[in-house]
Amino acid sequence: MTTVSATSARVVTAHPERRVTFAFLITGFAALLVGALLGPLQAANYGGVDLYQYLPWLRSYYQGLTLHGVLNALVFTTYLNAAILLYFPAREMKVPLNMPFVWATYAVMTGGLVMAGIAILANTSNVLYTFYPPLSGHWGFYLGLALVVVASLMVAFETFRLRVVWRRENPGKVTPIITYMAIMTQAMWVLASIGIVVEVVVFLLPWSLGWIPGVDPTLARTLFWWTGHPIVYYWLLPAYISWYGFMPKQAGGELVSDSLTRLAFLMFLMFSTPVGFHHQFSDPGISAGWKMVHSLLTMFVGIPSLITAFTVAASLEVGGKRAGGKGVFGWIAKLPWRDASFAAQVLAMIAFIFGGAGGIVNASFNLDALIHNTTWIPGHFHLTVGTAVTLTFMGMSFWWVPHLVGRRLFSPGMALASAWTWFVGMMVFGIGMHWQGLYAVPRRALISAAPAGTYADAWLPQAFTIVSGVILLVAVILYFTVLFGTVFAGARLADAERPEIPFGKAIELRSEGVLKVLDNVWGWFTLAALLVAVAYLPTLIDMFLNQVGIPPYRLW
Ligand code: HAS
Ligand code: CU1
Repeated sequence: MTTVSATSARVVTAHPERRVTFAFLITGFAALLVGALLGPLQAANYGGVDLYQYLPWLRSYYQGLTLHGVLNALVFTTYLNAAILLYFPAREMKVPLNMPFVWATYAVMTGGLVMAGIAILANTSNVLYTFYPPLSGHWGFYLGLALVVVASLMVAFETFRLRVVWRRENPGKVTPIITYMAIMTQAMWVLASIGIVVEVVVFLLPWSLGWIPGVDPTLARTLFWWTGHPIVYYWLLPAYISWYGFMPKQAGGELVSDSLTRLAFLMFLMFSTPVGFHHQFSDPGISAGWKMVHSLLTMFVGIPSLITAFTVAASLEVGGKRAGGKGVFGWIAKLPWRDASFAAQVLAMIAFIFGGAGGIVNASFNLDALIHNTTWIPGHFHLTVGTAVTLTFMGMSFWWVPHLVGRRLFSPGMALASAWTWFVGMMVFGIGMHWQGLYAVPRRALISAAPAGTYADAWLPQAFTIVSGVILLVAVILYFTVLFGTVFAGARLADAERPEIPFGKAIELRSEGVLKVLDNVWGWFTLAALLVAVAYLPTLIDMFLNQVGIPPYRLW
């Protein structure tokens, strides 16, 4: 090992884990930068203006939308998850990462990203991030995405391995809390990913290569949503790790309940996956009874987020009260709002209150009929993945990047401004898009191509949407100036000056017995798998037995 010196370059060498973590983080944020720059064009579309025609290197709205969705929702999140779910458990348990394996994982993920990226940029795969057949992309698109999923499972394997090593050295002890959250997230993801692996490997890849003549769209969509719903918790739970694990300390408080935290993650393992039909309420081929079952189970999976709202708010309140805040709301003003990392993440939480409320509307079988396939849905997911998750990762980066690269945060004031503009931009976008949805403006539609006056009565929400695109463009410029400014131009920090990982501690009296029951990860995993089998297999078996093979379609 290199001796630790005051120069950041040598310190990074001394901690190879920081370097690989930074590689995942910065590649993810680079994907976000490209994807997010396309966002304002999408917002302009919902204001009735087609800006895509002025971009020579993108040939259509659908090509741009595919790139936007794949880079932001699928790629950015997967890279950040790798960084979070490897680095923090390794540091918490003080177990070193298997460096050659982790770098190999990075190579597989990045190979997949490059492959899918080329397929999209070459205008061969304008199938959007849900890639529903019979729309067909190039095989390179499916193979690229498959490699990203394989790499995410390699990350899961490494997280599990870390815990195995730790348990060998600490027999009989309860898993430390950050690691517990990471392990539950990964166990959930292993179960969740089965659907998309089968869809891509058994159907879409051979179909795009011409090895099988057709695929059944209903079956493929059902396999897609097996993964497509729980993937939203695969995005959310790493943000929750920061909300539960780091934010109480950042607020000057403490986590109020260790066991409630674990219970919430356990509930995500149990209920994240058997709910995918709530994306298919309007699809044929699934009985109303099973749709109701998934609708009900969706309400169950809302519960751990409600637990989160109270546990995290109470933990922040401890901090606000310690800082002298009085009364029911007085503590809020005493929170460290000037700290960009803290402010970004609390704003992310506030946005999630609205995103989550919209989710409950979507999950209600009969209400969904009103807003399904309208702009309401992108309104919903820009408050959830686009703000609750993304703004949390941005907020984390304000201490984490200085920690990793040994450089001072470039312009904390600009960092704070980027958090607020992102929040305000997304809230305005959320209002505009939810509201347009109530006028039945369709999602994924080139609005500017509709006959003049088609959506005339939605002019006010359209105006909100178009304005939000401008605000968000400012936010993107501010944020990436801070990020790249920190990496390339931030003042160098001595090792002792690097921000520490804000690991907190819980104030509740721990009941080892309860924690040990919660710690039986693979027992709970088996129960969760059984529940998924019950919720999915009757429908899937029926679909397998009654397949209709549809040949590939290309509409561009
Ligand atoms: Fe969703 C569609 C239902 C959560 C993402 N969702 C989508 C799509 C995406 C997405 C990407 O049932 C579109 C897919 C596509 O392209 O077609 N969603 C839900 C429900 C929840 C939910 C019930 N969604 C998410 C999360 C996402 C996400 C999280 C990404 C990360 N969603 C649906 C349904 C559809 C859907 C239907 C299909 C609709 C259709 O017709 O196509 C729940 O998990 C939400 C629970 C959340 C809460 C909020 C808790 C609040 C918290 C913050 C507390 C604040 C604090 C701050 C502590 C109950 C935890 C205090 C601070 C102070 C200063 C005081
Ligand atoms: Cu969902």
